[in-house]
Amino acid sequence: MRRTLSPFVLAAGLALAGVGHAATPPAVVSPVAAAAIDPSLAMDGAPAMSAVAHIGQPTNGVFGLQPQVTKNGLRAHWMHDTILLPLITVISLVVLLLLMWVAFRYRASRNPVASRTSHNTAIEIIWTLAPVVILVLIAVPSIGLLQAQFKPAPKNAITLKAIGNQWYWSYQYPDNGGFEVTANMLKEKHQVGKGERFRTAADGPELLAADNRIVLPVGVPIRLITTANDVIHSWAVPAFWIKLDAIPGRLNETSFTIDKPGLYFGQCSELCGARHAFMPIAVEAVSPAQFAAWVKAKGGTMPGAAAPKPPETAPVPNPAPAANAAGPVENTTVAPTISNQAATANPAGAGNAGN
Ligand SMILES: [Cu+2]
Repeated sequence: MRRTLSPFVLAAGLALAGVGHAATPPAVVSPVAAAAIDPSLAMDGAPAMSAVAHIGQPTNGVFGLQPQVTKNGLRAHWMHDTILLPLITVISLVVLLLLMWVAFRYRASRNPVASRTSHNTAIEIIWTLAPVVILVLIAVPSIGLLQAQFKPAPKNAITLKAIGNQWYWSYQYPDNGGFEVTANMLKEKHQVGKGERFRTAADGPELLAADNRIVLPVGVPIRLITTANDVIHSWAVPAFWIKLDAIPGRLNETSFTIDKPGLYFGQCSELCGARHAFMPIAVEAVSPAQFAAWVKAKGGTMPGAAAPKPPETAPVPNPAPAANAAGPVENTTVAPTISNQAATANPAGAGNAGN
């Protein structure tokens, strides 16, 4: 029943998103005001979407992978459901039946004198070759998928740079003027002071909702680059089939193309410290036109557009909480400026700062 509802709910959510975007000028909306008025209003100029159950987020009591919205994700989902799961089920059942048969047929009461058989060439060949054949058969689609996942982004890709920090994500759009977005987890109602913004159902599930969502265009290849300012984090969004470690002093890269508009959630997936569980990822996938409008609202530019404004003139204030007042680092590919932990760039003789 849950499944049958989804298209309607999704349609309603998308319609809402469209209305919200059309009706809301890409102006500055203070996060507090946005929460107080209507959670579906655009946050800092973003096309607003409400979270939709079963899409881009985990569902209680449901087994299996989240519905995938990238080509690699669909391929991996197919491989998991069509090849791996049936295969492992058959192998487990065969082994179980063999064990039951051996335990019954060769029990001590029925075989007072134990057999002295120790070798059987035919059986030994079978139990060596069968696993080899199975592994080779799995390797064919598996290596193809691996190859697809490492395919470099094409020239027209839009770059999203995700930077892990203890414990929040910051983002840069180097192809769009280099503006930054800082995303912190939204607190629950009972955790905030008066007038402070808290999570609502429209923001997304507990622990997954972020104060600032990042926006990406649908149907356009995304080049994802990850790095970190302090320790290793991992940028992971299950619906995109993406999990990429974010490592200090190093850039990791992958690419993906989102096929369906929607709101997709993920989390840091590398144990990165005390608040590891509290650095969610929220992505709004929108039409390229809506993406361009969002970029403009953030003070950025689209590639090929007129002269880019310097990022520091961005009209949107950073709504990061005071805890992160140090703010995101400037647009740089290396050399984090606010790191207080060992990075690979530490000068020799800096001591064991990593400890
Ligand atoms: Cu982390």
